[in-house]
Amino acid sequence: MDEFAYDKLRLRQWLDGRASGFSRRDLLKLTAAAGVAGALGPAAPAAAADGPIVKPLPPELFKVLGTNAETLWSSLAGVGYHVPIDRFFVRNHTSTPVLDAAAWRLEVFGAGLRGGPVSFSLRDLARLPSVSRSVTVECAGNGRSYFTSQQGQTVSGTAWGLGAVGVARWRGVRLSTVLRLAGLTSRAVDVQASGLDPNYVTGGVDLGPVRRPMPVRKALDDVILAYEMNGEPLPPDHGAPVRLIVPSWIGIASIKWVGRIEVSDAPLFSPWNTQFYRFFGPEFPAEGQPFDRQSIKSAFELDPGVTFPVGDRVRLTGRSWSAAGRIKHVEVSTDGGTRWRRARLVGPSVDHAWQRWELDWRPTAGAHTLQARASDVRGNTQPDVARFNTLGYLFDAVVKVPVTAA
Ligand SMILES: Nc1nc2c(c(=O)[nH]1)N[C@H]1C(S)=C(S)[C@@H](COP(=O)(O)O)O[C@H]1N2
Ligand SMILES: [Mo]
Repeated sequence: MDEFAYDKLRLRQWLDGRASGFSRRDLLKLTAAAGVAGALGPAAPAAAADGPIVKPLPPELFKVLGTNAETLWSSLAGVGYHVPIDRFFVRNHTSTPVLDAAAWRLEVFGAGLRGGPVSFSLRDLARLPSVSRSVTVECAGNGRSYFTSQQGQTVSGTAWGLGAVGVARWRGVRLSTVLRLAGLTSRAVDVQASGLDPNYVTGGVDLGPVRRPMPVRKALDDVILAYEMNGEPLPPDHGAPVRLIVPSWIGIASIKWVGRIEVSDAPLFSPWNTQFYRFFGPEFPAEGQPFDRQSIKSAFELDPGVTFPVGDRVRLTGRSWSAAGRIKHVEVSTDGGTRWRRARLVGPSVDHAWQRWELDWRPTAGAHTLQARASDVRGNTQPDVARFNTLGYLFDAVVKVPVTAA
């Protein structure tokens, strides 16, 4: 079953009231309590006194947005394939918990297992065969602010630019290895990890720990329980001691600070696949359209509004990525979209990660608009306009970047 069929089936089951974890009635109650706008709207950031993020957030590397911080694209110029930890974006629903790795336990439980709960320590996981992969983590809301600035549409949620994305080298144990050790049976249907960060409270309602189910097929396919990032122990802000890495899926699937994993024998639901991470809006059914996969995007390694010296040759650099497969080519326009040139692809082209590229340009004096448009090997190309949805997910359109030469 593909993800689209899975989403359709689950949506039907959810509408029929055959849901465990978070039912349609729960959602309706919540919506009534908070008011529709509140229930669908952005969360009021509940920043802890000492800040929701542990690592330093210098203004030359990050733009802070509530409990989150996005990477400034200028900070990726010349830094190589992987985003260093000091500038990797952070998306926290609440705040980074600092957990004791020696005391940490992962509890795997549920009716999809042969027996009772099975508990793993970090040392248990470290003894199992490991895998290392370069994988993109990208927030489903990355690029959200362009719905407003480029398409004139009102959306709710964190107003990200394009910096809620990063590629790192993740090392850990396959989720399939752990599930099999825990006694996975053929009755297993959905797998849901929960975070150990504080419960998410929005509109005065406690939605519980951050969690989101996935089909057992995806869980057994390519998901990693990661304990290393770029060769170092996973840092606190990125989920220490252990997080999920779910290739090609939206960032919310990659649950940080994993404490429990439920393996159910029935469809599972959470607010993160019913209330959030659905397409709502005039083009979509009233109950929203669920989705799991990330889209296709490009970014220049510079910040909008930058000024170049007139007459000098400028080497424009950037990166493009697609959840559907490797990037095939990238076209760049420096004149607002009249003329497009193919960028030179640089370095590796990795599935589930990104492609770097460059193009030389000699700007004339004045204002210019830069655009980059990627195509992947599966025939997807970035559109001119992204599909409007009220929560502002999956902005995949070509972004117009204003720059000046003086
Ligand atoms: N437990 C937990 N896991 C979480 C989140 C969270 O707030 N709590 N945020 C999710 C979201 S929305 C994204 S986009 C990614 C961001 O990962 P990063 O902060 O390591 O960049 O983590 C996901 N995992
Ligand atoms: Mo996200």
